[in-house]
Amino acid sequence: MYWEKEETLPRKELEELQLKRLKWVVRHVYDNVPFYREALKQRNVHPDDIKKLEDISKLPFTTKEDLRANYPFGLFAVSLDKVVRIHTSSGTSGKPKVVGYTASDIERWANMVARCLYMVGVRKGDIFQNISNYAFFTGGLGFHMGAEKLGAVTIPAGVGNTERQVQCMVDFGTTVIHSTPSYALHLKEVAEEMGVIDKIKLKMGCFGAEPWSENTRKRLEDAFGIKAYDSYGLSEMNGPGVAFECQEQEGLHIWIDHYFVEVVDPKTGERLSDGEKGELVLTTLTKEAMPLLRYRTGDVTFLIDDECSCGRTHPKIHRIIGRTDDMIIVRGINVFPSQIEHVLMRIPEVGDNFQVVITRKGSLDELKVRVELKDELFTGELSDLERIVQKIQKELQKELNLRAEVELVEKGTIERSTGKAKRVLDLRGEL
Ligand code: DLL
Repeated sequence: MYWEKEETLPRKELEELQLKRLKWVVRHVYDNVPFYREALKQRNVHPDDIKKLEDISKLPFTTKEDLRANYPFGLFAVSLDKVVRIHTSSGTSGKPKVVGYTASDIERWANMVARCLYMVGVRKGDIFQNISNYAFFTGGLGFHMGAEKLGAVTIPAGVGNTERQVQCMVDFGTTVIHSTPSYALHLKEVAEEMGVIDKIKLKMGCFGAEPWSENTRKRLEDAFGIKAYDSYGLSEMNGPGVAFECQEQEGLHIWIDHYFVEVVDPKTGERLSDGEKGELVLTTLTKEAMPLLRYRTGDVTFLIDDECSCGRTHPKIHRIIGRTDDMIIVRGINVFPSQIEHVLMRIPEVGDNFQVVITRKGSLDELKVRVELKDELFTGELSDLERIVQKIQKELQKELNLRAEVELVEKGTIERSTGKAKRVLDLRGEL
């Protein structure tokens, strides 16, 4: 039923385990990472002050800037002869974030990913095509190790050459794929063009590394005849495997035996209650090489802590709503790209690709949404096009409280990406 016994531990036992591990990690960083020793001293906190789980609020936050300031190895808590792997993740600016792993970090990470895959029903004998970048990105090797550990037939497909990916799915009888949701939509498009979508035997897909909406899920599930599961993680917390949907598809179980989870008000840092939307803050409880205290992920979500019928006792997070830094403010109104995706993907005439362009005319922000139309719905009649534009505009206005210009473009116009899609083009600074 379960991959590891920790998945169903009674909550009280989980919390005891968390406290033991929290004490360990605070001691570990205090003894071995000058940055943390200094930060703890500044707040007058000593490892012995951690006596109960609530004491976590005494600890300082860690930010992406702290990672960059300590580039490359300044936050490592072990010497390099104990580090067996390095991954990096590049943000929008500056130096990449570097993360290190000991051999046992790698072992735990592989088990966490295996735990997630097992949860959605991947088993020995499944053919797992890992359509993910295998270089610095954690999605490639992370999923690879997890799938292999579980005993699935693992194909290190990497990214790109979409026709070959599709052919491989057909020829090998792939039953499970992992990719970003935006690339999966592209795979679907190419499989349709090749006329082989019916020859694909997929049972499920694991999609993540970027935000996606419930309506995109529906499109993927319908096109491939699969169940599509949301997979969340970040390099700073090992990579994928931090939180994952179970077969109920009602939120992502977040593994609290390895991560202490808080949701805070992004402005004040105050802890929020279950159900309240805020920034996800994670503390690693088991990482040896690069432990992080109260890491500000920048991801916006809320906690769902009800009993799940799958039997797992770990709480869930709602699918990521957006990032504290991808919120666009247009004419004073907060807009998350995920809201736009949510609206577009439920309109049948709209294709799978879109782009948001923000410009400034004089002192006014302009929001333009470029939308690809579905081929089969493109009649070429001007009045039809006008009707679709108005429909999209109306739906966007309802969701965003904002007027958006809508530009219809032909299928294939918007650039496809093999990894994380870049949906927003903010040109306000450049004009
Ligand atoms: O994206 C790790 C990963 C690989 C996750 C494969 C899932 C599958 P980074 O490149 O460090 O690591 O990017 C992490 O991506 O803070 C989120 O903003 C975003 N992200 C990841 N998963 C999801 C998701 C990997 N399911 C950053 N939904 C995170 C929304 C996601 N956003």
